[in-house]
Amino acid sequence: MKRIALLGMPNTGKSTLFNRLTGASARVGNWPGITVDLMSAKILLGGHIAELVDLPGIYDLHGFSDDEQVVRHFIENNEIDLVMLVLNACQLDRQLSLGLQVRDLGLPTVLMLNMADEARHNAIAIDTETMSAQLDMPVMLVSAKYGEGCQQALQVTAGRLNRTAHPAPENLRAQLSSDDRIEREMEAIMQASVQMPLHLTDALSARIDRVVLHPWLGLPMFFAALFLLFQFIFTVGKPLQDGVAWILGYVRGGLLEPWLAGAPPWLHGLLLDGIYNGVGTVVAFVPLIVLFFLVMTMVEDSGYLSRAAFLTDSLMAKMGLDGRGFVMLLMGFGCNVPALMGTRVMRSRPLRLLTMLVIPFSLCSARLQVFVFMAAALFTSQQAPLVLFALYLMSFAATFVTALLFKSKFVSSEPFLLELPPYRLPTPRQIFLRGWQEVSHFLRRATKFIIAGVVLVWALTNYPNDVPPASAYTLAGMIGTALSPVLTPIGIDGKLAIALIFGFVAKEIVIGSLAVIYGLSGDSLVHLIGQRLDWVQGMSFMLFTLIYTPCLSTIATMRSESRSNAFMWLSIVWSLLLAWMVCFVFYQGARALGY
Ligand SMILES: Nc1nc2c(ncn2[C@@H]2O[C@H](COP(=O)(O)OP(=O)(O)OP(=O)(O)O)[C@@H](O)[C@H]2O)c(=O)[nH]1
Ligand SMILES: [Mg+2]
Repeated sequence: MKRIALLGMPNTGKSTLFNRLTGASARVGNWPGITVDLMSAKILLGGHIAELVDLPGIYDLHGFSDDEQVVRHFIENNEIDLVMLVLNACQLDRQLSLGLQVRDLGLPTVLMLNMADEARHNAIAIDTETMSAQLDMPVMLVSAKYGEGCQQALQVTAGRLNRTAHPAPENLRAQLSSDDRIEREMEAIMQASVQMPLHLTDALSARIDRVVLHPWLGLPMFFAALFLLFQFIFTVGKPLQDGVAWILGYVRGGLLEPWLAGAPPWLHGLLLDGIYNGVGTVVAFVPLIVLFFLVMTMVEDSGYLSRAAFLTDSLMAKMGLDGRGFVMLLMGFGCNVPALMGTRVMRSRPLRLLTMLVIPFSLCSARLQVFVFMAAALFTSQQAPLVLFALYLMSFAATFVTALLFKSKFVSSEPFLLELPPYRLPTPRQIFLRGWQEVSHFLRRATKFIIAGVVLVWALTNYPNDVPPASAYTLAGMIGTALSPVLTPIGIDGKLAIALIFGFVAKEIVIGSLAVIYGLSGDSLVHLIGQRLDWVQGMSFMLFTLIYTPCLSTIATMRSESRSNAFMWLSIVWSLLLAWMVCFVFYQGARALGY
């Protein structure tokens, strides 16, 4: 099988092209450094099956950051039959150097000048034939986002692929050493085949930036925008969620109950109170998750992330981090795992570690479910969105405290150059791809963790057999009692403790566990929790959930990305400690004030 590698600078649309050509759904975003790992898919090319590999973006074949090393390692250790080189047609003056470096590798290459639509818009004229002759490789002008030129590009690629013989890897390694002829040659090619206006003016982006990047209004506006987005998600998402919960309740009452009426009580309990309640409670959040990721896709693709990095860079620098760290925190709102991997773009190891240490405090979508649920149980519908927003602010606060405390241990001075990409609107196709990918991820986790977790919780709260379910005499009750010296001072009872223990595996299980522990789901569970807990206990539970270790996948990623067990343990122990301290201060403080 032939192998084709997609190579190019960050944010040039490699993953978009990859998705376009393979029908896959690699993650795309208007931020340099979205792809940090290899992703491959097979396509049919000229009658043969070929493997297309999407690589992280690199500025230079000789760079030092972790993702540049991933690419170099890949080139050195794999047989590549063809390089599909992707450059941004609007930035050839800067990007062509990578093209020349790649050509010098001696691998068969086709050059895709992507973003043809933006180039046209910016009145950039490119003579692809001349450039092709100068570079001695096919040059195609394409727009991966809108599909323009992609079919033709595939044909050219297929043609090129059929007459390749690849060079020996030793030659390749030799070629990877640098060469400064490139500079002069690049100028010659630009002269002959590219016409660019002297000043590239993206008038719209510039106009938006004048407002968005305002010296002192920029940051407040940024937080106001976040607030509005979340307000939007809940206003639209809550009724949808209630709708799904209603349907699930209806199915249970109208269909499953009669159907299982003759079953033995333990089977009835396990299936309905265990699996159905637990999983159903989680599934009710699917509409909210979809909506959340639709909004995330918009934000990520708009280019606003780079502005966020710009706005917060100096603030973050005071904490030993930089603007990129802030962007990773925002990405962590979706899921902490890709955010942790996104730190690969940082070259300095201390900076990278410090950023990785704070990312788990970023309030991910799994924790969001827990908070939406608890807030609905304990606060009015006017208060609930404010409580949620306060939790987001709290997540930043935990980050800041941690960074300030640890920055002297992780000192770095990596200069950070930020490129502001133009504002872009995602196409419906991109939104759909991303939305679908996130929902299937959510459902995969649901089947992997939630069913097993829920069954285990059900067993713990129902055994031994001869005691009342969920009482202090069950296994779960005993665990709760054992932990009470630590958890009572922060207002967390035995039942909540069980939910927290399972939450260590994945936060998606927390609400499902509560459903099983209380033997209720949907509205009745919300009501019961509203009666059993007061808002101070509920808030303490939410704070603990926010701050302690997010999930096993995060821990595993921490370990693999830092390649250090000590670092992983530091993160686990510190977050548990911080969670406990914050809850202790909050809970005792609130009680002392008479709440
Ligand atoms: N206007 C326009 N935008 C595009 C085109 N192709 C990609 N984009 C946008 O460019 C941005 C970057 O796309 P990605 O596919 O994530 O780029 P990448 O090269 O994989 O980036 P890294 O993984 O960070 O190296 C996204 O906002 C895309 O929607 C195009 O042909 N035209
Ligand atoms: Mg990519």
